[in-house]
Amino acid sequence: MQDHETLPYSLPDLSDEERIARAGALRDRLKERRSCRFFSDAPVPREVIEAAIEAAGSAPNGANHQPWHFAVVSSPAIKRAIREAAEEEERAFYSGKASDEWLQALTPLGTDADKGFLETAPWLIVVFAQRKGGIAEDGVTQNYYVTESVGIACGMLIATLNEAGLSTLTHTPSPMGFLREICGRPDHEKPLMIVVAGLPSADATVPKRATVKKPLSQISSWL
Ligand code: IYR
Repeated sequence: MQDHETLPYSLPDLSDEERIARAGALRDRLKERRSCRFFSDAPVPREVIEAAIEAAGSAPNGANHQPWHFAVVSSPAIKRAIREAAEEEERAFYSGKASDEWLQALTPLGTDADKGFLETAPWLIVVFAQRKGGIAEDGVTQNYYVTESVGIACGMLIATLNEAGLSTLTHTPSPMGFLREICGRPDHEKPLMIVVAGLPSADATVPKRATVKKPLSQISSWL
């Protein structure tokens, strides 16, 4: 265990009241988050996106290999290319590929094949999961718990963007291999999702159905 060096670790000594207050305060902020499909083209500073990606990059992950890459798109030409490719997949999805049951499940959310927000929003963060590569990103070393790791990182990314007062949408065109080509990423990276970030348009709405959340009593059991 020659390489197993350690560092001291401790946390601030908060009171129970303070812990409860802090958890509740962050819960309230996170519960304000909505997936919004209507973005303004108002610019948002790059530093906000950088901070959110650094937050995501601190996520717990398999063997600390940090198996993620965030391709950040603001170029209008690249946003357009992503929109065009995504809409092609979505048209196939909505007009035949998706089961009736799936389409029915989406009806209350009002989604369709039009993905205009991919061009309107100032930032598209295309998230890639590195199936291989290790810390050195050599493309060969095995990575572990890749989807779990990158999923947690996406949660932290979205939480930070929400905290900065930005609106986000997780978009998952299917299949989305085209993102690898457009973003110039290698074959061993798997596109996981696009996190669209910006400000909501003046007339933005969200589906009422999406505000209905399962209560604590339903989503937890205490043994
Ligand atoms: N990818 C499609 C369909 C879609 C699927 C689910 I599950 C959603 O929660 C929302 C949309 C689209 O983006 O329209």
